[in-house]
Amino acid sequence: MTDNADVLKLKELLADAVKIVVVQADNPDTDSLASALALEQILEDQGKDVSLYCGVDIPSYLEYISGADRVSNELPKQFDLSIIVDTASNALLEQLDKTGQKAWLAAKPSMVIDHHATAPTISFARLVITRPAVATGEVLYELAKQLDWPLNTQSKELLAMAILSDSLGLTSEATTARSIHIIAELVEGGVALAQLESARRESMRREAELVHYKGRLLQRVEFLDNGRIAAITIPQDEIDTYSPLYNPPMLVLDDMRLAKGTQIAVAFKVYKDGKVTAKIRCNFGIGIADKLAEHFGGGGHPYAAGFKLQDGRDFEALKQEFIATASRLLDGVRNKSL
Ligand SMILES: [Mn+2]
Repeated sequence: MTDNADVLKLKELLADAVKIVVVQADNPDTDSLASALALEQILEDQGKDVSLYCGVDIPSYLEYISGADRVSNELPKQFDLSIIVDTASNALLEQLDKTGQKAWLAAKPSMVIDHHATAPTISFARLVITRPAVATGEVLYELAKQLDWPLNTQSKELLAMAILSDSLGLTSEATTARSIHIIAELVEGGVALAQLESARRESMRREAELVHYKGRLLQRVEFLDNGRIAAITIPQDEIDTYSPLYNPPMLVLDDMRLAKGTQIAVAFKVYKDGKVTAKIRCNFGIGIADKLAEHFGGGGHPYAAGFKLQDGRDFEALKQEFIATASRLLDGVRNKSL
């Protein structure tokens, strides 16, 4: 339970605010989006005027969540309070720095609601509520109980989605008996889990021809560097045919990483005009994707990164350099863990 000083401070901040912006970090996921939307419901029921901000576009796999289209890339011109959900890390609000809006956010009262274990680095927040919970949705549910905030059906559904997503269906290490109790309470409150799951699955449906195309892509996967690297190359004609339906690398990258012994998956898109893009994904414990991408002038995160080259260099030579660089970085990981 959050201690009372926190709850008093929260009440005080809310009492002084009419226009509230709910902020998600630059890596939105189901927990951050559903928590932001639940908070929107809860606060609007209390007569607040709520807007939603995220520095990057909401990824397409989250678009089926009703209300996702209300999230804007721009902070509202006026607001009295910001509530940052699902992160306490300043580094994950980089877009606000890039657009010069961070100072604007920091100039107004701000609070954080999060569940991550890392030490908070958002120094301008007047209140940081971060609890060891499996999801921000769980923290919000507990706060709602403590503060006697009524939850409507939609917010109950959103909180269930948030908790189920971050807990990987109540199976992750951070899932507690309390997380499971909360889901039970939400079901008692009218949430139909089967319905939530079928909506999620429905959103994953794709054109039938993509099922065949995925099969062809998987057959073309190359296992390199003694199987540590799985690579796929997508030529211009396939980009033309299939990109309007789905981004081809995303059809196979996760499957590629599942091969025993594979540690890195990479998908190259090779364009007619000489441009090459690469999407890199690393398996758990092998967080080198960002370093690998940086070698080619790109960037990203330890487990997901990418780069784009337009200098017209020979693709085969580029691929060899990629494999050599990845191999060296992988050896580094192995040596470090010895
Ligand atoms: Mn989360």
